[in-house]
Amino acid sequence: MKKVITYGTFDTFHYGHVLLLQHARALGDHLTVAISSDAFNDIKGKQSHFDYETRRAMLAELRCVDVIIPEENWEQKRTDITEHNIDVFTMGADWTGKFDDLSDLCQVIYLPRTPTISSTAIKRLHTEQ
Ligand code: C2G
Repeated sequence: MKKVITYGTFDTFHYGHVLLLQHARALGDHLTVAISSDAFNDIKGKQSHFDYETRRAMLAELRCVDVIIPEENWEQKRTDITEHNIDVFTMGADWTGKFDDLSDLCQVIYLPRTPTISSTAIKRLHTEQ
């Protein structure tokens, strides 16, 4: 079984996230998603609209997501890849090059990012109403 992993906040869940997760899942037979915890979002400087449990519950409804784990820090990726026997690490193209150091452990693939939609844009719309 070819196992894939990806990481993200997935706040104000939108079709850009759905496409990323579908493409990630299509890279193998099993997809693990590491969702940023609320504490890690603080470290990332990302103010998410929805808390971890809400963001986790949304992704848990997706057929293309097999396992969800919390992302607590930047450093856990190597351990996650090893412990979960991951074959492919993937992220959207806005992260291109940032995780090439993982290529000694698994394949590293950057997927096209969906233009014109983002959590930031949605939150800006929400505050302007
Ligand atoms: N994404 C996308 N298209 C968009 C928006 C996001 O393909 N319109 C992708 C991003 O490239 C990322 C994933 O969806 O791969 C999740 O995006 P975010 O929730 O913004 O994740 P981010 O805050 O970048 O966290 O350790 C890695 C970090 O946790 C990534």
